[in-house]
Amino acid sequence: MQKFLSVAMAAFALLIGGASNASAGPEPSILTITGEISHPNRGALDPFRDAFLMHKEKTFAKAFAFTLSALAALPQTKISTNVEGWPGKIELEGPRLRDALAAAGVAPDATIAATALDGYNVELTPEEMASHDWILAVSADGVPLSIGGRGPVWLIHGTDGKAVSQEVEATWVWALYLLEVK
Ligand SMILES: Nc1nc2c(c(=O)[nH]1)N[C@H]1C(S)=C(S)[C@@H](COP(=O)(O)O)O[C@H]1N2
Ligand SMILES: [Mo]
Repeated sequence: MQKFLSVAMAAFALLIGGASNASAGPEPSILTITGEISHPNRGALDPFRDAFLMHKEKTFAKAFAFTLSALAALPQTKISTNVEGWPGKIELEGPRLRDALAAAGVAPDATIAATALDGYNVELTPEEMASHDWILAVSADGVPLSIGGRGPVWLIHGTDGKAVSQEVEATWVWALYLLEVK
């Protein structure tokens, strides 16, 4: 009886553990890299499953799709910055842009178009990419960036504690979901 109980309790614990783990398993991708990449991890745009990209006419034959876990598995960098109008200094954390691009097999001299969910688009030349420590921030002050907020990803760079102009701030892309390699 004792044995039966402990086996039953172990099974119950497994069940509970399994239930609380219900969200584990395949994760959605939050950032897609298309264009000139040599290490794709997915195939061509699927007009049905990739409805959003399809509507934006972002067709591709191959791409690299990052889940949040895949971005978190790259070395993480923290930058802190403060801009007039913000609530204060904010610490942003995520992988370096160049590490994510390297994972997808992007040439270091490529030009990258970064596009956000709202259509905001910034083109980064190799010079612009090399002149700052760009990160793909996925959290702000330890809180994950959300869709509906500035997530899923905020493309941003550190400013060495210096104040930045609106011109610089305009190159930072929040709600980023797509990087196109030119
Ligand atoms: N997705 C997205 N990113 C964006 C923008 C935007 O409209 N959408 N505006 C840019 C500009 S012009 C500025 S100044 C900064 C700050 O925008 P905010 O004032 O909306 O925070 O984000 C930049 N990144
Ligand atoms: Mo702006």
